[in-house]
Amino acid sequence: MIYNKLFGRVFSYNIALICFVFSCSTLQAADIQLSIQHTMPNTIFVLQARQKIVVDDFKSKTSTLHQKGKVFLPKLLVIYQGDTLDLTNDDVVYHNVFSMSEAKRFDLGLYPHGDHREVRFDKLGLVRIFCAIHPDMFAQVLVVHTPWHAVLKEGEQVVWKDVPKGDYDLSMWDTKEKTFKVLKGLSILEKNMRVSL
Ligand SMILES: [Cu+2]
Repeated sequence: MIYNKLFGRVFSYNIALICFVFSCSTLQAADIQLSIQHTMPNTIFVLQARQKIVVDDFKSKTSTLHQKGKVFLPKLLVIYQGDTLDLTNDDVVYHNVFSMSEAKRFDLGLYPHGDHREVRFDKLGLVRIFCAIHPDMFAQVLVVHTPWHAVLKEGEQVVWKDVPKGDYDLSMWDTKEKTFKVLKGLSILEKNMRVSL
């Protein structure tokens, strides 16, 4: 009788453990929602894996950097290494977009309204972009080594989809120090995870 009770308890523990291990081992990827509740200006956030992960499925993307009203829109961008930027002139005046940054040097020359140029970013780092005609025009592009990134401010959110299981650091870009500051570690154990800052 005692043996049966003991056996039953051990058996049920084993079942629970097997279910736990099974559910963990079958979780391959998760969706992570990051929402910003603190008062903060546009800030770059990244989710960086602590271990090597395979992200071959992520094809390089093209983001657009507009020139409109003699300003760059948006003024702050984050892109994945290998992504392309489409620089579109939406103004009636000519622009001459260029960068002297170590991570990417280019000079697109003069181009008119409706025209655009493409620049691919293969090197990690901060790229400061200007216009040779209009000295007040300025934008910054941060090239990062992770497909899970976003520029967010208070009240905004992002959902990073299909993040492979593993251990990650959620970091923000410190514009003054020009470096990433780790905010918290994340171990992916559930299909849907929510993080509020
Ligand atoms: Cu210009």
